[in-house]
Amino acid sequence: MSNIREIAKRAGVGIATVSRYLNSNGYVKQQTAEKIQKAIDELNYVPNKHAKALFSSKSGAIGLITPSILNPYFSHWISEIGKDLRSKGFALIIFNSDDDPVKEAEAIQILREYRVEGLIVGRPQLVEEYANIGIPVVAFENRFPMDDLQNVSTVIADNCTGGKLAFEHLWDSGCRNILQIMGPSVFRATELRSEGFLRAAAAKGAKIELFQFDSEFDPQVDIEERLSGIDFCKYDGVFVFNDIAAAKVLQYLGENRIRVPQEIRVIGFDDNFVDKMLSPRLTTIRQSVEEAARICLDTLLQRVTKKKLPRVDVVFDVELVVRES
Ligand code: XLF
Repeated sequence: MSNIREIAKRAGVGIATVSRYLNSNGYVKQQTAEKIQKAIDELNYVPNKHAKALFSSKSGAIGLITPSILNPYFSHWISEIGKDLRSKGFALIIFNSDDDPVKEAEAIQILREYRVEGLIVGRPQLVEEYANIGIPVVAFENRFPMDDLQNVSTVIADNCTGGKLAFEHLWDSGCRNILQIMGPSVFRATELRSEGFLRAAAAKGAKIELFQFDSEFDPQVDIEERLSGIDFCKYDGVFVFNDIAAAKVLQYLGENRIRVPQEIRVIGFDDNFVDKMLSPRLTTIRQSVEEAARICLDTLLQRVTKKKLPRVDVVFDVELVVRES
């Protein structure tokens, strides 16, 4: 494998000049830069990131911990975050925590060992573990308050308003016997959705029946079996805490010949790309995944490049998307 000395020799320049060029650190004349690049191409040189990280404490990598790679919302989120990162000079190291605090702690430890320069974490369960890691962190949908952690910024959709919009849609469509299928209690975002939904229902004097899921979307868990505990014939409207769970509800209703929306209306939350592939197409509350990813990444990169920027808490808007369900 070729090294920096060979490049310098072939390009006819000093090692320090090659180093300046590789690290974009200091002036290198255009003509010299071209010679160096030609030597790099001819020798098929690949920089040693570990060595670079050791000397500069800059690995050029961002860590990302996702709570679920199976949920299309989060796989889309990862894809959006990673999309332009290369052109911004960073690589992405991804871990799946499966909403398990033990795996989350392991991921933090390994990412620290890789000297990532910043970290984005989706739906974190931990708090203290982020306090002293010495790099900027962005928590998407944090479960616990993080406002006393100076290095941690937070990003979340306006879930409460989303819950309100979901109720108003069902109510305005004439639903009067409404069921809310709630997410696992450890998901802060879905708690807020539920709060907004129930508050709006109380304002209309509507009584809502509740059913709680204890996991999200785990192929090992037979959701149909869970849903068989609900007598859907009693209801004319149902709000499901996210779209992947709502897709399961649609499937279950279809298999049990309960017509949507004629007998029961279904509304989810997310606006996943799969919603339009469902039959009927899913009505939902949109929390734009593109916007969530962009805010998480921009917030992080600003703090990676300008270390002194203070932490921020960002809440972004949601909207009702009416489709067929
Ligand atoms: O954490 C919540 C629950 O599921 C997240 O925003 C999602 O809606 C993604 O599907």
